[in-house]
Amino acid sequence: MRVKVLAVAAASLMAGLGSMSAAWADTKWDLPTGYPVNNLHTENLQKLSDDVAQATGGKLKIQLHPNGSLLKANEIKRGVQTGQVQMGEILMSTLANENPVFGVDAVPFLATSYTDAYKLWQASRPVTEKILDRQGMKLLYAVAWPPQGIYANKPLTAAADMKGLKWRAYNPATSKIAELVNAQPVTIQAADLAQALATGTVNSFMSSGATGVDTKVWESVKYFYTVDAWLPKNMLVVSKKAYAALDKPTQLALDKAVADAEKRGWQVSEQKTREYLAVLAKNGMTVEPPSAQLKGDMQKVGQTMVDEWAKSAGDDGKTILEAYRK
Ligand code: PCA
Repeated sequence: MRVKVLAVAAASLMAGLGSMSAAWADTKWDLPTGYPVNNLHTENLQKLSDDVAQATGGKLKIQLHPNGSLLKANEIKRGVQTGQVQMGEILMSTLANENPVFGVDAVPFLATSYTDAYKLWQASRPVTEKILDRQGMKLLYAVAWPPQGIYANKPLTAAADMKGLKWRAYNPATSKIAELVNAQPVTIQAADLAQALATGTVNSFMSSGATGVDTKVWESVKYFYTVDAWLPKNMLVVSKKAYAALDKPTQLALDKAVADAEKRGWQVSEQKTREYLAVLAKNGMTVEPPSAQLKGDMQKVGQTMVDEWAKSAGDDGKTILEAYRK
């Protein structure tokens, strides 16, 4: 009899301990990104993960999966939405076909400096948050890439020289540009770009100095024109469900690390802009501002695209532009 009572007591004690240790267990999150380990955004995310691990005493561990290794860049949003992963990094303007609001991120010549790009981000953040919230995601931050210029395998003096180029696109805007300059667009993720250049699938594209360095672009193309057409952003999102499951102190630790990361990301991106261009030049590339003709031609392309964007984005677009131009 006594033995049985003791056994029951022991069993309930074990069960109690079990649920306590469940409450104390470390939470592990997966964070896929489409960019390589040494990329500025990836390094920023790694620092965020380290900060969170430290601030929570290891209670929340965020495991980074760079370079499309867990999910390809274009699968990440879906992965967060379906709960396959808890967090994800997404290039905002790749979602422009889903909602034109995301396309504000890559309208040529709307915001061409870090100051303006940041202002545009502040102007578009509230509506971007709302859209993602409706989809079960919480927007954590966005950080700009360095300004976008044109890479090509031959010198360009005017948009007419771009006719027939095999043009790598990374979002609807860069496909549209190809169309407007009579190049042939092929959508290729950053993780597959070096290969596509090496095999000659493409011989030109628009991107930042950062991606040029990431892909050792000088092995295939020799010209980079610093058009500074826009500064696209990577956003970091978390599943609302996963965030809600954290206890309050852990949420606060994450919030703090996120705020620090956003600030740091914008600073590092701006600081590194010149370093990337120097690396391209050091590796034998011609790195130049566009000729007046090429710049003017691209600005015309930009004008067409601003008008189209404003029309497609309707009231949300109007709100964003008004807030941006204030
Ligand atoms: N690099 C990314 C997006 C913008 C950028 O600068 C890419 O080329 O895919």
